[in-house]
Amino acid sequence: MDIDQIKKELHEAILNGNQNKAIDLAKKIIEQKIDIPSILQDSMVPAMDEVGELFEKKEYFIPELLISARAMESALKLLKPYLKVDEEISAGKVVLGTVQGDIHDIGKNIVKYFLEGAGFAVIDLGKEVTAEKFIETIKKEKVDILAMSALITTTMPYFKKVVDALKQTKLRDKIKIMVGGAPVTPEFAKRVGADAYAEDAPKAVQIARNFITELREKG
Ligand code: B1M
Repeated sequence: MDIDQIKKELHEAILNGNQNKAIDLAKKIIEQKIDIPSILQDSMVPAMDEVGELFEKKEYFIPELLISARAMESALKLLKPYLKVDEEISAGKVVLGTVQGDIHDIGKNIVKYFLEGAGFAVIDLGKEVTAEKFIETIKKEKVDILAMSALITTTMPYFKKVVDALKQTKLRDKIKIMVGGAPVTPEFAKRVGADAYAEDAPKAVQIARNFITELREKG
């Protein structure tokens, strides 16, 4: 199968949430030693962008988002070992987690797949992440963006705890903060000291891209 055909079929497999097909194609890509960044750029990322557009147009809903994200993740998992992330050219580094006390991670995982699909290096701390763990990771890694998720009204105030802890370290001005999750609002994001609220995964990618542009302009 030629490269253009593989790119086209992988695009369709992700768009349609066809996980098995996406896995088969990823195996072919590895066997044929096809350039993986070009596969990401020309096929996988545009497929997820299209999924995002269909979601915004209300032609796709959460189940479609999930199955497309799963197909994307399965292919990505296979391709990842062959894809060296060069910090100079990567889109940026994100530390991501669902906050302390909250075990909802489906939305957070979708955000991760979208960010990875868009070329971001994502450090996923999982769920029930404490402020200490976020701060420790930010200190250790060269993180550009802190992204936090919360799904319960009683856990979303924890965002502020993390932001306040970050302020104590003097690292606050060096990174951008975005928050998300079903009960979160733009007003709430502002109140806790975040830089942005992302209502869904495609929006999270858009915001992350804007953050990186701002950080690079700042030097
Ligand atoms: Co629970 N749960 N749950 N739950 N659960 C909710 C959130 C709830 C609203 C249900 C309800 O009562 N109607 C309710 C919270 C009420 C409140 O806020 N006060 C609730 C409750 C009460 C609970 C328990 C306490 C129940 C209990 O044990 N008594 C318990 C929580 C325990 C805990 O966390 N400590 C609990 C447990 C669970 C399950 C384990 C069964 C399961 C989670 C499985 C898992 O995540 N692995 C679960 C589920 C599935 C839900 C609902 C039904 C669906 C959540 C979901 O996955 N949505 C939920 C009801 C609902 O939301 N309608 C509910 C799909 C997902 C793709 O959307 O996460 O919003 P979402 O993510 C979106 C955007 O929000 C955004 O992008 C995503 C993709 O577009 N986004 C971000 C999310 N994070 C982002 C981060 C970003 C950017 C964007 O970066 C910064």
